[in-house]
Amino acid sequence: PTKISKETLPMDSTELRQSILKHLEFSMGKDLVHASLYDMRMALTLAVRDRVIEPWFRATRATYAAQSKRVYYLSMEFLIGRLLEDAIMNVGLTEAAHEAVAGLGFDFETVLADEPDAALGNGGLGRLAACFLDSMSTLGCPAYGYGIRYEHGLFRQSFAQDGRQVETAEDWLRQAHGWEFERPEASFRIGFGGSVAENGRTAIWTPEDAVLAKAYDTPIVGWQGKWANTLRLWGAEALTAFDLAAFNKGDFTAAAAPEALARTISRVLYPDDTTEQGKELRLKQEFFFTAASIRDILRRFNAEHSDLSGLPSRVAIQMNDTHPAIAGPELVRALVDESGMEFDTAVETARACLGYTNHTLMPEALERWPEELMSRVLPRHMQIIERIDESHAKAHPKRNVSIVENGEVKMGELSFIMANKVNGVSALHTELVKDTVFAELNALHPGRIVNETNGVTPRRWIKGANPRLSSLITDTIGAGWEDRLERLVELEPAIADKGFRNQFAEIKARNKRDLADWIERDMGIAVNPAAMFDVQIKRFHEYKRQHLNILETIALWQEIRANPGAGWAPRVKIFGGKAAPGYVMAKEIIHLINNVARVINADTTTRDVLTVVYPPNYNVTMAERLIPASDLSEQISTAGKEASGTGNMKFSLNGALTIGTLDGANVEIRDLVGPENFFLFGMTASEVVECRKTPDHAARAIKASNRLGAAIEMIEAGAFSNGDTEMYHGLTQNLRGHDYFTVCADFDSYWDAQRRVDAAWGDQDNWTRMAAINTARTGWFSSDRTIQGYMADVWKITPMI
Ligand code: 26V
Repeated sequence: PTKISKETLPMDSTELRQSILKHLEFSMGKDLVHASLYDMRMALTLAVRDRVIEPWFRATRATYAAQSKRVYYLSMEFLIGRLLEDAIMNVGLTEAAHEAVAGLGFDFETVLADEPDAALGNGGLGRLAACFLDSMSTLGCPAYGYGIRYEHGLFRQSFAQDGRQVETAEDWLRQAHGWEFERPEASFRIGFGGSVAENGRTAIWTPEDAVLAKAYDTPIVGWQGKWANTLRLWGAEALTAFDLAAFNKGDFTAAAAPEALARTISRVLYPDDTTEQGKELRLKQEFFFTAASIRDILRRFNAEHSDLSGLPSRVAIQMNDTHPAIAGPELVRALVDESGMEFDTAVETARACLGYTNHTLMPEALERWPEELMSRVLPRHMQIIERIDESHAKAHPKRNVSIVENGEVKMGELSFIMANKVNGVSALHTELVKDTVFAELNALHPGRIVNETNGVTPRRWIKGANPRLSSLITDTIGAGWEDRLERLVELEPAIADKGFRNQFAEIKARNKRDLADWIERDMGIAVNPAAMFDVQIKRFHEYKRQHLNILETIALWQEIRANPGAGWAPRVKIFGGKAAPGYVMAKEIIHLINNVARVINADTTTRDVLTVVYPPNYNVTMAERLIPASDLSEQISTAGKEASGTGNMKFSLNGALTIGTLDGANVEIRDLVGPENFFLFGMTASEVVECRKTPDHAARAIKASNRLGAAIEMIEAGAFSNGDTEMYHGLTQNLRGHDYFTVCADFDSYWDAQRRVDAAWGDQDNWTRMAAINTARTGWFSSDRTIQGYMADVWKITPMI
């Protein structure tokens, strides 16, 4: 334990102050009197970064000396958010930094808030990768994260057009990125297209185009600075930066063209996590970062070892969904074409290195690439894929599973066949993976599919986001729970104590007042901090059913108006989240929520008991603000559709109760907190499947529910669209007709559960008791536990600390 004692604190803060001043002068070229907020933030960043270097080098040297196996976590997305506060916390400098910065005349919180979010991801998959980086460093698991250094992260969202989502480019790299180290020496040439000359067993691929992949490293320090790993992101550049001949002829645009073209590969994060876009650029992005990573991995291995057959004992490559699925064929290509390994041996060797995590069962999100495109962009890889397919078919002649089918390459099947372990991300999801998408492959390869239920880092999501709750935890069970989160169960005896419950309630109340102040400042909406804060924050998807929530809101509003004196539990409904720019239905739902908010918030007769707020541009930083101030967590997806969810875990840990379906990790949350501390509703996954067999399930549900019918009719009558009866036609018609996500069939059950929530809210002390039980019993959802699972079951790596 390296808890800073009060005596050593001033020393450290003086030292840090000196270091900040040094960086202000020599790195930023500024005098303190002229330093801007940006200068101060950068100087602090660099001073803290200096402290991370020592554990970083130490970890690298220790791994090298022990010739340890390393994990390579390949992910198209890393949704990190801000880094500074987290790093300060991990190296134990929170008090010192606060003091040093204040002493230099700046407000610490303002300096932290100046850092842009690193939004290199869309949602759950990218945020999970970020939590994993934190846990791998905390556990001393030698690891590299590999991804793309997007110039533009996830788009910024505003509601500038009458409540419709408007997207603008995000620009986090406009300012210097204080954490990264550019590594020009770690550059690889990545080719595309061209031709293949077969040469006996091997082949020579001559690409037509090529770009340079250049490494940028960010150190990721773990809890208490004991270990640090590297996040290596690849940026694309042209091989020849500039066409001087064109420039000299006066054609300045043409002169810059090669550079512009090459850079498009790492220019922007695909903002779509709903549908596989048949986009050549995306395939190139995937190959670009995967091939650069594989080459880097082999270079590191070859520098230490001479026999490639030993690769699997030193290298574990994890494919975060199918986006890096080309890792299999690329590794085989390198082993066969560049090192002369026998094809079958190469496939075996590659498989022994590779793991694949599946994050979704949604058919439209399972990647498939046209064979024509794959052959054109990656001709040698297409040959290898076909050979893998043939030898798999030969080995299992009775079965009918193939990678290439109907002119498409199925990346899920490719990943499965090339991985030694395939995992789902929650208990339910893993069973569905076994029974549905990969049923045949599971029968051929029993034991290959394993479950690794997701988790979240308690450093960012409790310690950093909820300092008040963290202090109470430490006061109650002592220090050291941050990396032993299962210790939260020690809180349980204290919950019987009224004094503890009052403190717990007071912390929630203060977090809520802070949030209410922010909502007032940011959006000009006054909300009652004593009301229940009912929060749904996540990407917008029909399966996540934000429209179920807003329909219930409309019905509730009507009921309150009809029955004003019924003693309603006051609620603030809070929404947050972005929709993929091309996802019309999701954007219609966003628009509807904003319009419902406008109308309901203007109703002075219900003002005291119902408010709807939807702050734009939800991101990691906003989540850190909202979750600690939440009373009720909305986890209301159609059962069988949410692979896991990780927001659900953050809410429970921070003492919010869940209203939710039996979907994803909700199932495991409910098992842990107990059914009496969880508001369950809705059909199970198999009941949903049954329900869909009745073609008019939605119409029947509407007929059976006056409230639901009235809510839909209000929308259709133009109550939220200034009388325009056509505006939400697409949405309401879908609900009345197909309603694939069974919003209507689950509505009454949801309504009833919400009324149980109201009743429970009436007994505030008991609510607090249930909330505290949620915190005490969900320590299992630490991503440290998840990573320990991967290390034991998938990677076969033992921790270094
Ligand atoms: C698909 C695509 C398709 C092409 C365009 C870009 C893109 C980006 C992402 C995806 C797949 C997204 C899948 C995903 O985020 N799944 C979520 O993973 C979380 C972590 O395991 C899990 O908690 C959520 O339930 C699951 O929806």
